[in-house]
Amino acid sequence: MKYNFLSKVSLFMIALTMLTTSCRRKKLEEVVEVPLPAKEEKLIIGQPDDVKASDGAFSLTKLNFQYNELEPNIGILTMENHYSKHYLTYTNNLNKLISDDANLTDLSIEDILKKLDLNNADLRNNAGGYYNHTFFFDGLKPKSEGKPKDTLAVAINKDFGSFEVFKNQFIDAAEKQFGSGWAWLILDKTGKLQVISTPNQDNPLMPKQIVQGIPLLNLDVWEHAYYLDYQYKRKRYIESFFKVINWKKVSDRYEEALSSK
Ligand code: MN3
Repeated sequence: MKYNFLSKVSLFMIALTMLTTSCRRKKLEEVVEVPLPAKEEKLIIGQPDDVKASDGAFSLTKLNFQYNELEPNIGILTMENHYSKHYLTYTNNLNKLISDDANLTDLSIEDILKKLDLNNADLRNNAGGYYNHTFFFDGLKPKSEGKPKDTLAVAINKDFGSFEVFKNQFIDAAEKQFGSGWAWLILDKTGKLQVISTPNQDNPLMPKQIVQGIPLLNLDVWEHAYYLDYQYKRKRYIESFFKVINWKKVSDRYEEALSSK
């Protein structure tokens, strides 16, 4: 009798366990069931000309090419993100800072940078970001001339020894800039060409730089400038940059820098 009763209890317990396990399993199945997306999201890439900064003192420089025209050296997604998101954000932030500060109204971007209080982090980052990106996008073109000509070519030979020596120094400076920053070719205060690098959005026009000078060429080595195309291979990005440099523009900047001295 006792045995029978115990068996019935055991059977009941087993049945109960099976029932709760199956319930639990069902619940788990319900939880992990994820509905599939109804349709794939389309990636829409706009036109550079359609990107407009907020109303204010500064606007975006016009890109003289489409986002895909620097491929394979700089990819379409990198260009689109860089121009229509990163650059636009710096520009809009700068316009906002200027509208809030009467001392900045009517100043050129160069004068804002030259008079900058380095402790003003917002202005330092956004005025620097605006200038550096405007300068960078203006210095690109789909098919580079490969090398500078005339006066600038002569000056590079004179100050570096050869174009190849300059190129290697530039690649080296861009590669070794720790973390985010920029590599530059500048005309220094003594009238000599120099390759330098700056961290974050700093640039050679700002006060208290290790080397100050007039910028002629720059390269963005923030990860957003190359990671989609090159991942960690920053050096390959820097080498590819030499296939999309607008040397005519760099030469014009050099002539202008000489005449301003
Ligand atoms: Mn950038």
